[in-house]
Amino acid sequence: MARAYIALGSNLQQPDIQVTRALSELSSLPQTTLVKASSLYRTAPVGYDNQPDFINAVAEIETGLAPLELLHAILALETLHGRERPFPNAPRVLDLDLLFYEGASLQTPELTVPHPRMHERGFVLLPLAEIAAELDIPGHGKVVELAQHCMDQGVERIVD
Ligand code: PH2
Ligand code: MG
Ligand code: MG
Repeated sequence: MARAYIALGSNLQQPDIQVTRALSELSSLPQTTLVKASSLYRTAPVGYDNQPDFINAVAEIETGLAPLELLHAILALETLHGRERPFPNAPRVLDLDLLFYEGASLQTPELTVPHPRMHERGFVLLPLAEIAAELDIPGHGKVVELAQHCMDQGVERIVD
């Protein structure tokens, strides 16, 4: 079994419901258990500004799936939610990104892990710091320290 972290994001069709549903679907993947889930966060869009705010969260899972098997499984969940890809960084009903997979450093056309931009994105690091503060991103440092540089990115924890 390997520990892995997945980023969840949505900014279409009741994003909070999309993300909450996806968290429970992750726990239903084969050979997979959901270990921890962060709170939901309301976040300003990065990369393409003219779109609604996002709901983001991060999940920790334990899985017997190999990295590419896990990637294919989460892409299938995106499809289940009706994900379309009209252009890069377009608004989306559900985005599931494999951030980190224990012991794996992969660069293939399909998948790069650790995720190449996770160390600079508040919408990933602030939820991740809630559940894995001490995690080390090779070449970049501890999540809790990286997150401290992202306080000005418009990321707000939703308290319920
Ligand atoms: N995802 C992106 C690009 N920009 N911005 C926010 N706030 N949240 C996201 O999940 C997000 C983004 C690419 O997948
Ligand atoms: Mg993404
Ligand atoms: Mg994605």
